[in-house]
Amino acid sequence: MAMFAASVFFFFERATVSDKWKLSLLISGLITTIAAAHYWYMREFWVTTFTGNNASVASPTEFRYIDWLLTVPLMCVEFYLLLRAAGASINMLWRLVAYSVLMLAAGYIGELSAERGQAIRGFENFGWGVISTIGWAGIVYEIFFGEAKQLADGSSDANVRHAFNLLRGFVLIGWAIYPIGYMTLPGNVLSGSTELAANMNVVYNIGDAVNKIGFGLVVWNLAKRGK
Ligand SMILES: *C/C=C(C)/C=C/C=C(C)/C=C/C1=C(C)CCCC1(C)C
Repeated sequence: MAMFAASVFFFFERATVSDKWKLSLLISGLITTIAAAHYWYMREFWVTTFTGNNASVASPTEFRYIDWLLTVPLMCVEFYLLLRAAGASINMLWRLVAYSVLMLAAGYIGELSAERGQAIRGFENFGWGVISTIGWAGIVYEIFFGEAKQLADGSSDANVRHAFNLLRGFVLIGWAIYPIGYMTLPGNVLSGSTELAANMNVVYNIGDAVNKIGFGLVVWNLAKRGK
């Protein structure tokens, strides 16, 4: 419901900002809309499979990964739009998208291997997690050291620099919640912590709310201040 409400907010607020930021706010709204739809699917699944004692695990991984595969690249688009005036190249956007796809595809295969309790293409859950982390590290590199960072540093707009700093904070700290959750899967390094594993969906839900709505609000704030 928060995702849905955030979408309504971003779509309506879009009318009040300057033309330059309208597309960014539209993307913010699309991110939360896509998430709202997937949360409805997940809720439906949870309701129909609820048996009392497996309530906390009854949510299919597929919906999360389909959602992430759509929303994470859209977050890359937000970085691109933010830095476009500072000269961001389309190649930078493609690099970020490619890293995202690597991160999510490897993560999904790793989840499958945990589910099946066997290696896939020679890698166990942990190995796929390492490959996935390379994708995440690529994004982090790009925004903390690479072209994106350089463009932000060179931007004459203090509001853009401020928003960029906040957004990359989400990528580094907010996104760390996902690999931590992944590490509680069977066969991985935190798999002993059943408490965390049992509540992983709740942790992911909170992570998504912060990372999608919070991210969108940073863009909204910039759009409201920006000329
Ligand atoms: C709105 C959804 C977002 C921002 C999802 C982000 C997901 C990640 C950053 C996932 C990262 C993973 C790793 C870095 C390693 C283990 C596998 C993943 C896919 C959980």
